[in-house]
Amino acid sequence: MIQESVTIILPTYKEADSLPSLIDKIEQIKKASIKQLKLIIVDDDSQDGTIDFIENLNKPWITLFTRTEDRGLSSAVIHGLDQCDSEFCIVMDADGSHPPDTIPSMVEALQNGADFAVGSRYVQGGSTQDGWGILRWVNSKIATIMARPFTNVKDPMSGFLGFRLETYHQADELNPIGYKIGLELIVKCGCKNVIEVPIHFKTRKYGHSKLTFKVQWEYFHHVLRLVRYTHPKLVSFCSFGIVGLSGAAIYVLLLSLTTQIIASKQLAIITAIWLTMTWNFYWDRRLAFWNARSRPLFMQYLGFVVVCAIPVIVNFYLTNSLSEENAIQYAGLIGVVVGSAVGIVFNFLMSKFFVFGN
Ligand SMILES: Nc1nc2c(ncn2[C@@H]2O[C@H](COP(=O)(O)OP(=O)(O)OP(=O)(O)O)[C@@H](O)[C@H]2O)c(=O)[nH]1
Ligand SMILES: [Mg+2]
Repeated sequence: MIQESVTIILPTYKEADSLPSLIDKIEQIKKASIKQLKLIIVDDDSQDGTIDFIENLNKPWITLFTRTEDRGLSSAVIHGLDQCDSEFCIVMDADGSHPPDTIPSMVEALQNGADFAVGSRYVQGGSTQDGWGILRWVNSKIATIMARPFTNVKDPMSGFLGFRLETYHQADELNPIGYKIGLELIVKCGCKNVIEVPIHFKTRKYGHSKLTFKVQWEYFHHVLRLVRYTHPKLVSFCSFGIVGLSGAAIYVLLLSLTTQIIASKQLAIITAIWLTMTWNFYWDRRLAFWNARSRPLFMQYLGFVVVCAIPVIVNFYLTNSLSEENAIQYAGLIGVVVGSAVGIVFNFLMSKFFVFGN
């Protein structure tokens, strides 16, 4: 018998049909192995009978929160965790995919020193019910590979999680926009010792999946945000480099246009340079210096133009002189590449500290 208190957080959206048998199974665990077991259900106003069902059960160890303002799986989990006062927290899906009888093993793993426990389909002894289409499988694999830079966990997409409440309280600025909160918690709570407990993942019997394309797109964004969190300098510099490369391509394209529209070659080059600089400013501000919002936009733009002076002069000089004998695009390519190479580190540092004040 586990002596410590455990709270299960159950995010639900239109899961009324799955709840009765799940709550039965959880109650058996409460009787057999975890006396101090509580259940927090966070429902996003499903309007499918969930409220009536829970109220009629009238079980003091079950609390239902019905949210009407927010929606979303991760924020529902965080809402539940914020109400939790037990030593251990378990998060699981309400659709019957996750076997509740694994919960005692997860808690024991935490008692034995693990920081975090994951109910896992992909470790020895774990499995997935047949009937997953190829698309679903590919999807899950891609999502898992994307999580690889952050954790070696074999099933980082699992929604079946266990951890101490104090571990949750160590979390640094959680961003509950993502769909799968597990990866976010492992990274932001600084969990090193993650144990995977094998589970058999069942296909849901009732209701339908909320794993839409939008949700997967959000996951992609979530992973990008996490890389920014774990490697901010590297991401900033790499993004700056990639924006620089895109700027070179844009510049060559623009030169073909401006030299056809504008009679003066010098003016055509200056126009192309100015438009390219604006392109780089826009994307650097979004991708390389995402936090830099302390100075007014116009001042940032002016600062960026000043900082670009050296590469711009080199670029202008080379494009102008080389185009005497070569095609303008070819001259432009050399100009922009040499100009950027001369200025990349200087520009990056000046942009970082003076322009965007990051
Ligand atoms: N409160 C709340 N719960 C949600 C929301 N979206 C999903 N859930 C719940 O989160 C859990 C996981 O969602 P699922 O739709 O089962 O996602 P999945 O497990 O990746 O997909 P399937 O295996 O196809 O079911 C379920 O218990 C859902 O009811 C939401 O917006 N708000
Ligand atoms: Mg599910």
